[in-house]
Amino acid sequence: MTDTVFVLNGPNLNLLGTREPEIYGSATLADIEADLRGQADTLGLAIDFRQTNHEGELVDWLHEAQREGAKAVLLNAAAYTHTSIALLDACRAITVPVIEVHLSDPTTREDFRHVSYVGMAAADCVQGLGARSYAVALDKAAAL
Ligand code: CA2
Repeated sequence: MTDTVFVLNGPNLNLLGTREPEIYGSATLADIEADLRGQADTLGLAIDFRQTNHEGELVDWLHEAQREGAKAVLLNAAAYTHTSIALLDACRAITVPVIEVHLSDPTTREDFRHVSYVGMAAADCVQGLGARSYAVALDKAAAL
């Protein structure tokens, strides 16, 4: 196992900080990445931080995390959280622990966000803390 934590972000998260700050906060994804890199340094971890708008790419990256012997995956699959059996299967297909991450708390939002396919396979979940959800999730990954 390596000390690398994959941080995988799904669709539209590249637009963070530009719209809907009342739901997602004002930090951009680059801000979140920079903070997480500082935290990872302190924890003695490396992070591999990525974003894609494509479901299959997230599946490929979960497989890559397994091949590379990642310590953990922090996964904010965004809307695919609530729709993707492919991501559920991929999370179940790997032995690397997956920690589900959300900026908002989907369980307090629209009904269609109450189902989490990722959550059916994730080892843990941190949500509703804004950008701090990623920081808390990285602390959890460090403790694994
Ligand atoms: O709260 C989260 O982190 C979510 O994963 C964000 C997803 C949403 O579909 C999930 O239910 C919860 C949406 C990300 C969209 O990001 C935007 C960024 C800027 C402007 C609009 C949307």
